[in-house]
Amino acid sequence: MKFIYSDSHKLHFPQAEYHRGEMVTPFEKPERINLITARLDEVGFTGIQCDELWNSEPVLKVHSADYLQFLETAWQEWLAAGFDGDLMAGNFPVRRMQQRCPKHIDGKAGFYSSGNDTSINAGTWEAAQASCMAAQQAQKVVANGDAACLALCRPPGHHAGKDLFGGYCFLNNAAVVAQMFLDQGAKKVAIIDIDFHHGNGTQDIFYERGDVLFASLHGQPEDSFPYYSGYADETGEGDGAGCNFNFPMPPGTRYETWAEALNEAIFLIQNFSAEALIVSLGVDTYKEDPISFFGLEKEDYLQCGKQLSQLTLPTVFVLEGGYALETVGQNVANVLIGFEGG
Ligand code: SP5
Ligand code: ZN
Repeated sequence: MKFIYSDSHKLHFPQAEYHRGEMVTPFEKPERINLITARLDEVGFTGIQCDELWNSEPVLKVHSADYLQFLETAWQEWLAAGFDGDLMAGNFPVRRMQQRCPKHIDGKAGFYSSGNDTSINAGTWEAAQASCMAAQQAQKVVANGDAACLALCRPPGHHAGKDLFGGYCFLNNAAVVAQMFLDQGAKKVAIIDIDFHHGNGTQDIFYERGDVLFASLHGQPEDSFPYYSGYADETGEGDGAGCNFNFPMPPGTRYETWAEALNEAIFLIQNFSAEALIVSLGVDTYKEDPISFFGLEKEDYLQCGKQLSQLTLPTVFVLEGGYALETVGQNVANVLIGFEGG
């Protein structure tokens, strides 16, 4: 299997993250990509440097134009306002407040954001675009006949909604890949999100659409980020009614239980007659992940890949989270090894 990477991810390097009452070095750090590429090289996967050009067409079908405009100019506006240091949102239009975008960048940041865990620096927009281009290139590799391809996206994407950044995400790479398959003629596609966190952004984007099945396995919202979505009774609306499936699971969940949810999701995708599969691949389900609470072991990722291969669909893997640096490369590689061997 080929994997697509881009060195431009390095342009996004948040300086600090507020975590459990203190400022810490962000969990979502550039090093993650180097560790994953090193491991994938080592076990014989073929790395391809991304040479895709920016194509906003599929992006504009999953994000609003005003949101993309915000991302593009946010850093300049931040500087023009006389601020320095990372841009971080601190105020949000919560219940009973006005849903109108203010003029000042400090207000705009909160208007377009779901939380304070995601900073913007000088190179963030370029990195987010490069991340999305890697996903677009991986989609083309699969559209041209490869059974599967991995996009090493950084920053990740599944928490990015139609017009919201957050959860370390800016552009929803998985959603863009899904949109591309549809634009190329597929009637229906499926996205399975196996990152530890609920794929709230992807759910938001496709909630009222019947052409994309979205299934997410994640830590239950009672106990884990993003806290305000991911319940099992969020099933879609309008044309999308019955196309959204959430599998929230409690702290300490191990592979046996998790794999049952995966099998259920696979069954649903088969019944949906999806023509392509997009996997939002986060490995923060690992037992040692510093911000998550599932108990998956390294070997479990082999089995996970094998289960996914049973769908026998053209498959684009899109990297999301995974913060246990010692094993992030091995866990990602194991999914691909299990997929190819299954
Ligand atoms: C792509 C992805 O995996 N994004 C995850 C974003 C998580 N943001 C965390 C915000 C809350 C931080 N405090 C966590 C306490 C854990 N016990
Ligand atoms: Zn995650």
